[in-house]
Amino acid sequence: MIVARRTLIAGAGGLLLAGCDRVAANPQARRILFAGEDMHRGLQRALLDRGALAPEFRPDQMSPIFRANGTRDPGTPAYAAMVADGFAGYRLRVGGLVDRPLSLSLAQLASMPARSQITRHDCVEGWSAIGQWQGPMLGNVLKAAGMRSTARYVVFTCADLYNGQPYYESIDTVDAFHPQTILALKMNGARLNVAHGAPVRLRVERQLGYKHAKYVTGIDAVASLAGIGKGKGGYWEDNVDYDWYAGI
Ligand SMILES: Nc1nc2c(c(=O)[nH]1)N[C@H]1C(S)=C(S)[C@@H](COP(=O)(O)O)O[C@H]1N2
Ligand SMILES: [Mo]
Repeated sequence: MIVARRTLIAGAGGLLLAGCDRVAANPQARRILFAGEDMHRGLQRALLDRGALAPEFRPDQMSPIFRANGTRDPGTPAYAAMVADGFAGYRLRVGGLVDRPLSLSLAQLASMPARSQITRHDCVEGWSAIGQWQGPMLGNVLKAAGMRSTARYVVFTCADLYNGQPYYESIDTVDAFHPQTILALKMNGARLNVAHGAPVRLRVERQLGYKHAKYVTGIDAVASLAGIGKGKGGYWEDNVDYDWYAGI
């Protein structure tokens, strides 16, 4: 960055370059200059990289074993009943700051514009696995519901309980409309199994594993996370001090 700028200034004339060299030779000025560069780079990353795609992989790179983590079966009577009828009675509720609250069956979800992607899941506990995920893009579901411009976050409510309360997670609208953010109905070409979050789980590929809510039953657009759980936006964030922004 420094080199590029100096090359540019050198092109503009030797006088400017001399001035620049004088500043660069002063240790205190250098410190300030370099601090500025670091800050600028950080800011640029934060602003521009949010839309960048997570790496995608070839089918032959898929992990032979994809571990299941956290809840492996919600095990509640309500969930067991849904499993028993092959999720025919499942409905995804979409509400909050939307003009058209929705209640979507699996067939309706499957008919929406979908994406398929082979990505790497990274869990904070120190394991990763590459798998293929397929399902409607979350952004299209939110558009169908007419999400209002006042919404800043999207909250997911899940069928599994922790201390008697449904697991929950949230992402901001930038991640919600990221092209790789999908409501996965399929994993590795087959319908999602119970261990991996049947019948619907979030894939938010620019985030760590705990943001990928499994067993999603409800989606709410909200203006603030203040009223959700203890206010930090997710079960782990509220109870185990994980960061809300778990970007990778
Ligand atoms: N509903 C729900 N979603 C969840 C969890 C959970 O316990 N309940 N665990 C999270 C964690 S920590 C990880 S690493 C991934 C694991 O996804 P997998 O079981 O498909 O590997 O799910 C995430 N989503
Ligand atoms: Mo995790």
